Amino acid sequence: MWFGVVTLFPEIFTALQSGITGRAIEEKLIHIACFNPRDYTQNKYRNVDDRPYGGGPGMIMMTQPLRDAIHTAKESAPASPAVIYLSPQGKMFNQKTAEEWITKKNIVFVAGRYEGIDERILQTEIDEEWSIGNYVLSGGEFAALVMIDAMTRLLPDALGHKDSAAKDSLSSGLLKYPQYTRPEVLEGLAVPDVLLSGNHAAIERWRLKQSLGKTWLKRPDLLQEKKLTKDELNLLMEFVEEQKNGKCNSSN
Ligand code: 4G4
Repeated sequence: MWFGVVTLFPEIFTALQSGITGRAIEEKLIHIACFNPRDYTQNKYRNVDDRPYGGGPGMIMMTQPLRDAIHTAKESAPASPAVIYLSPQGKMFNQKTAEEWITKKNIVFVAGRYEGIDERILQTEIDEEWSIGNYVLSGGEFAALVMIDAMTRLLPDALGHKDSAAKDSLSSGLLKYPQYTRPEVLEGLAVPDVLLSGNHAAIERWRLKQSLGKTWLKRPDLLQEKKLTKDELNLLMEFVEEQKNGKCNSSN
């Protein structure tokens, strides 16, 4: 995938050079190109902000350097990109959005600073407005980072091991089952017996039951959206029963 980012702070995107996204860059699964409006200024002082018509506090991103940076980003894309503005007023980005967008191949993210951008740039340059949550950030950069990270780990070959994106929390619409590593007993708490049994079918069923149960306990809203099979409903009912019996049976 090719990501163009229009930003006054391209340094922020060096954060993607670590971990899974870093490896994805090295292996050319993703490419990130930043376009800084500051580099497109034509005024003596290289200003990138401007005063709002009508007055009031705060500044707006200056139109000319911003437009030129967006145009260059679009022209630099290998094929016509989707242009996305990060804003608290946008549609809510989620795991499903990430799954859909990895089919897009080319995306330009426009990260706003100050009080945002001129309405006419929204109308003429931006295809869609998206948000990562109901909170205000100093700029769109961290929202773009979040989206790029969420998409990258879904790309085939991005994770070292097959299957693990599919086993992630939320990709199934359920929360991840509880996970354990050494030691076998920690502060008197033992790893559930089934995980030491070597019975892979039993382990899979236990994990599915735990995923269903944890989702029911912590994120019941997710279960509303998901239609459960008869088998899954039975596992969830078993979990609920065990829960009532008072969290006592570690082999379940
Ligand atoms: C548009 C208007 C995204 C964009 C004003 C961007 C939160 C999100 C911005 C601003 C953002 C989000 C500078 C207030 C940039 N904040 N929730 N800030 N501000 O995805």
